[in-house]
Amino acid sequence: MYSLLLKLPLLADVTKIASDDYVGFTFFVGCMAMMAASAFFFLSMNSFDRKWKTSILVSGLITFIAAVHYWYMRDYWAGVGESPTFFRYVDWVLTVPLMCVEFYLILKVAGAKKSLMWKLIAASVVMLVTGYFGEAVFRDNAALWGLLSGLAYFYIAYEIWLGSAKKLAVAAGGSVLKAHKMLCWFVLVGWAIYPLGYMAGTPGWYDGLAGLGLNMDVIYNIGDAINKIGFGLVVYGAAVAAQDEK
Ligand SMILES: *C/C=C(C)/C=C/C=C(C)/C=C/C1=C(C)CCCC1(C)C
Repeated sequence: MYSLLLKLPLLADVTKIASDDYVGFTFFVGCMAMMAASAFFFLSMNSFDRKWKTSILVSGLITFIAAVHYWYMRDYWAGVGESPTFFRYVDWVLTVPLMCVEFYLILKVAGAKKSLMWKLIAASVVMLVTGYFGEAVFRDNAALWGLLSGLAYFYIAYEIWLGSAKKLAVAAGGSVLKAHKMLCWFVLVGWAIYPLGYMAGTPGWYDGLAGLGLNMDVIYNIGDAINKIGFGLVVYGAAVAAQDEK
């Protein structure tokens, strides 16, 4: 007990966040928001029947994985003062495939096959690995790797907006079709925030945005809050609507 008390001051070992440190601020608020969203999804999942319970669980896992990574990224930024690129991409490579799983789970009622899920997951991994190469490994070829990443992104957008996923959503109709449409908009508009962040982080492109307080990490953090929490809330809304349809 006594030794625990001695250790307590260590827990209070926090770094000050300067009032103009938008990166530090958005990491901090992002972390809290992800935690709160996770609590919300986990605590509400049991009020839904089995099919939707899994979807809400996945929504909670997405924000929970992000909360843990934001905890580390906030710390890394405060201590090292650099972009936590590695943690960022580990977070994405875990959470973006889970968002692809979410599309599959929603469309399962209409007979979605696992192959659709794996196609989307594979494309998302290509998108993120090539993005990581451009951002962290082959900086001189950021444009080329960004382009490859963008192609994988367009493939995902195509598949859900016009491809087989779209047909399944139409076949399902009702709250499923509505939710699918909303999630499609998230991918088309919400995910488009990330290439902007990438360009803001590549010297000589849009790094002038940083002068407006919109540097790469701030843009990514805004994108994550919208896409992870918003995406989960759409799924939650669909579950509520489906329950009411019965
Ligand atoms: C929760 C995290 C999400 C939804 C992350 C999504 C990330 C992207 C859609 C990233 C896309 C990129 C491009 C399309 C080109 C430039 C490189 C990336 C990886 C930033």
